[in-house]
Amino acid sequence: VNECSTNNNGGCAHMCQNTDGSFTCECRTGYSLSSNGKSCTDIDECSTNNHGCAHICHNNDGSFTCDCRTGYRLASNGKSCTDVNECSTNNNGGCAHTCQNTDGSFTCECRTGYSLSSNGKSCTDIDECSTNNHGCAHICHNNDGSFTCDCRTGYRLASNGKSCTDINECTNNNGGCEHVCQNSAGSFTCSCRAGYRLASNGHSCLDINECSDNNGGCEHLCHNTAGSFTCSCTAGYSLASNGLLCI
Ligand SMILES: [Ca+2]
Ligand SMILES: [Ca+2]
Ligand SMILES: [Ca+2]
Ligand SMILES: [Ca+2]
Repeated sequence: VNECSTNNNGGCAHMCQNTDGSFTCECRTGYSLSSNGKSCTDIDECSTNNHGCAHICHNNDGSFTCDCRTGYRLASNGKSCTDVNECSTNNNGGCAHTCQNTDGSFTCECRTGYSLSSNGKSCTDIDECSTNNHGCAHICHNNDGSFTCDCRTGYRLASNGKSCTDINECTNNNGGCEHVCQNSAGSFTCSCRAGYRLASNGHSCLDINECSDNNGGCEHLCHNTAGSFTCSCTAGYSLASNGLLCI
């Protein structure tokens, strides 16, 4: 009697194998025969050594699949897991500046002068000037990615890029002064030789007319000259040795 061809597949859940005088039930790959000799039960392949899956083993009815943690992809052998290089895909990993691949993840980095934003991807300019003027002696100008030092009027930036050195204005065309140029820290002043006074423009020198003040001290006649004056006497008198009186 072929029990398999009658009695509803011999009562076997999967396959019925007729034998001489009897029959046996068999199960498809991934199933084991139950103790009743007819039913088939899924084998949980994952229960033993993760079934060779490097990361995650998902059991399912009749089989199993390997899976990988975030940041990895399943290798072609279906079991190993390979790091995903997020930097080579996804537009530089979404990093504004530099993308650094790591095993299972990646990090964004920023160029000098920028700090990584809280979103971990954007880069924000560092305001170097906000801390101690960043060492600039006078003025610190922040800019995108860097900063520059600057000096107040009358100073030039030293070669170290931070200190400020007084400009000696007098070395260039005497500072525009007609007579004397006096350099000072951050500025300069013009002055005039004796007998002259500084004009309102601060540079030119104007002759002082000594004769207009008390006749220059002359007893008779006062003659103004450029930078000085002389006295003289009317007819019949001669100038005393002090140059003022007439005798
Ligand atoms: Ca299974
Ligand atoms: Ca990675
Ligand atoms: Ca900056
Ligand atoms: Ca100066």
